[in-house]
Amino acid sequence: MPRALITGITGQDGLYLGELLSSRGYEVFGLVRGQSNPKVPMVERILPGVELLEGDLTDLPSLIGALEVSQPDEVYNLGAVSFVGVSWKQAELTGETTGMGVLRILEAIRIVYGDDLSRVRFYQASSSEMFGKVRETPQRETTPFHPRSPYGVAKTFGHYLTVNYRESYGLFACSGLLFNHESPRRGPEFVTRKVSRAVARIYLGLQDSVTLGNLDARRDWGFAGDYVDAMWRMLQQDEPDDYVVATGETHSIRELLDVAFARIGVSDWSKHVVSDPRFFRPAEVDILVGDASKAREKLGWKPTVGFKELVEMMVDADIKAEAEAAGLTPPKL
Ligand code: NAP
Ligand code: G4F
Repeated sequence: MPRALITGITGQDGLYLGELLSSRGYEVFGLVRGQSNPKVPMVERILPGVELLEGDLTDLPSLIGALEVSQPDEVYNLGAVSFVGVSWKQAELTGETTGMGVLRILEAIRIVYGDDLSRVRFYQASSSEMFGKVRETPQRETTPFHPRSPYGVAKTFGHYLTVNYRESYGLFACSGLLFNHESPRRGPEFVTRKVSRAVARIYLGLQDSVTLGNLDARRDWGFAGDYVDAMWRMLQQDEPDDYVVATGETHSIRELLDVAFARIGVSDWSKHVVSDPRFFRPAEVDILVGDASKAREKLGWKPTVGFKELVEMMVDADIKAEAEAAGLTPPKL
């Protein structure tokens, strides 16, 4: 039975990846931080067979301990301060977790596996945020980086470290340059989920409007369930490499609002949406759209969920969840 250790198991991708690996016969271990992490019961409900280990990406000994106990064949480093907006407000923590955390887990692997590094494969959750002020469109593996946030800078550090440990020590280390991926499990701070929740609550009569920032930014949004499959495929190849994972389509926040509000029968959403400079960022990534040709050709990967289907899935899930929480029976869509 192959063994996998996932950092960030309590997050959106960690849960989908845990499900995928369990369904493929893996023994799954997950790193959980904090003295009494409130997400543990949720993880144990979704992933009944998972073994949770205490640890933190800012604490090297805990990473060594988790690797010693789990002895994984594959390590997926998904843990991070992942919200770009907060990375300006907590830049040091972001650097320590999202950037230096990669160094710590790679060093922990070297310490635990010693001369036998060929026993383990490593996946690093890199990001399209590294492209930042994009130098070409669409972005591909060879596009130069120009990160625009402390998060993007930290991810760029982690990306190059992953490449460096592959080149320096022969570690089977892959970096996935993943574009935005969403789902009903997306954190409520991210724009897609913020919109899907607000639309659900407006539909149910629980609120009137939502306050957002820049409505003109464009993102390449896919479904998280598809993207964790790409992570796994990277670690099953004969050679380690880096891959862009994206849909190849880009949409603005306005288009996101069009689809989300259309789901509840609202074609003019202007009276429900306020744009407030409070939610604008000190430096914005204006447009992201990825070229995933390499992943398609070498990994046989392609997205299965389109933009409209994704947004509708999220709105529907939030209508159900919000109605249940409020003790309402939702009217039929
Ligand atoms: P997420 O839902 O925000 O999950 C982040 C995870 O990191 C959580 O499990 C969190 O634990 C954990 N974490 C935070 N600080 C930690 C620390 N000090 N030590 C150990 N774990 C820590 O993020 P996601 O959307 O699943 O993304 C997974 C990874 O992919 C992240 O590295 C993200 O930056 C990267 N990424 C995401 C996207 C995307 O669109 N989703 C695109 C490109 C790259 P708690 O639950 O305890 O806070
Ligand atoms: O949903 P977002 O916060 O995601 P962002 O910044 O693109 O980052 C996500 O994707 C990255 C991959 O490209 C990941 F690496 C990262 O971990 C994270 O998962 O914001 C998307 C866009 C931005 O342009 C933002 O300015 O939406 C714009 N936006 C407009 N109003 C808003 C809001 N974003 C948020 N979160 N909240 C708003 O009210």
